[in-house]
Amino acid sequence: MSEQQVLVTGASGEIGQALVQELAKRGGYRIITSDFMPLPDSIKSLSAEHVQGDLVYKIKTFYDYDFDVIFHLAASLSSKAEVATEEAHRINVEGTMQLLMLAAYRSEKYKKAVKFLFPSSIAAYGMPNLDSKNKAGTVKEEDWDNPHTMYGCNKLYCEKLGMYYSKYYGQKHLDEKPPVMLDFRALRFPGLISAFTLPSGGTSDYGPEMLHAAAQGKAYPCFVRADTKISFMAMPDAIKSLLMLMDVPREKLTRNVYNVAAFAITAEQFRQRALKSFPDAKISFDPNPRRQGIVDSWPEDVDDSRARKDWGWAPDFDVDRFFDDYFLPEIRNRYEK
Ligand code: AKB
Repeated sequence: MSEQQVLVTGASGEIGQALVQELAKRGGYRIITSDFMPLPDSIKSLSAEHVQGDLVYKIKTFYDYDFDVIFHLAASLSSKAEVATEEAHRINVEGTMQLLMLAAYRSEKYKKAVKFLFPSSIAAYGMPNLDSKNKAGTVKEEDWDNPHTMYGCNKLYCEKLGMYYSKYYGQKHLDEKPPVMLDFRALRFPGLISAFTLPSGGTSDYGPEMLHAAAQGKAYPCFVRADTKISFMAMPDAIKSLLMLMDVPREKLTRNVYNVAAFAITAEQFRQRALKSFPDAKISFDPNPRRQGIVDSWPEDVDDSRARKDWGWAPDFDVDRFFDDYFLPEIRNRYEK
């Protein structure tokens, strides 16, 4: 079989690096990457070509490629997006819109649906207050879709744009057969944690930051309260879910957007786990009101039963396996070196 041509935007970010490595390991893909930044050494040799720069201005370049699959990972995350709101909108919405237009154009012209994989987020939810959050427990995709942040609004709107381009685009051809449309598939990710990279600009970052700091013997003032609870997932599971969703035949999908979950724990439970492995860790709580407000608006946990039913999703790492089989061995290895 010939190679599939894949575009990964935001390739230098955390999900991007892990995804490019996994695609390369699988084989059978020609991987084109793009990012505002140069590629890190971890994936430099795995990319056939890297387009560096602002996606919105670079979009014309991509009309020369015949992509089978697009992973559009480039984004300005929730905390950063609250500080630079209009810039976040431009990156998150305009960048997505431009790529959707490209995928729609190619799908129509070459009569072959381009697969468009989009990481949405628990930030697409918005709980009005802590009481509702505590009472709601796990939430389904259609519940509480009232985001409080620019990033959350951007993610929710881009889900809708993706659905528009995959279902309704081309209504201008009113008297003709509808065109072949792109195949839009999105995952609402919880906070992701990698043992190899650190996030930046997000609000779920306190989880990974606390663990990486503890492993390095650095003090960590956590920017949310000890009782703060949201869901998290190991990076390998995030990549597994993206690839599973890419592979599943369209007819098995009953929707465009799926929750995926692994484990939901509080910041204090993170601290306890960190202390168990690194007894000298100095972790304190020094909540930042704005960042606290953001996580308080995110659900405690999400219901991913539709992903489980439609395409057999199940994470490999529950909370114990996450710490014992993935994070701790990898992180010890990394910092002991
Ligand atoms: C963020 O904190 O902004 C992201 C997310 C939950 O989407 N990690």
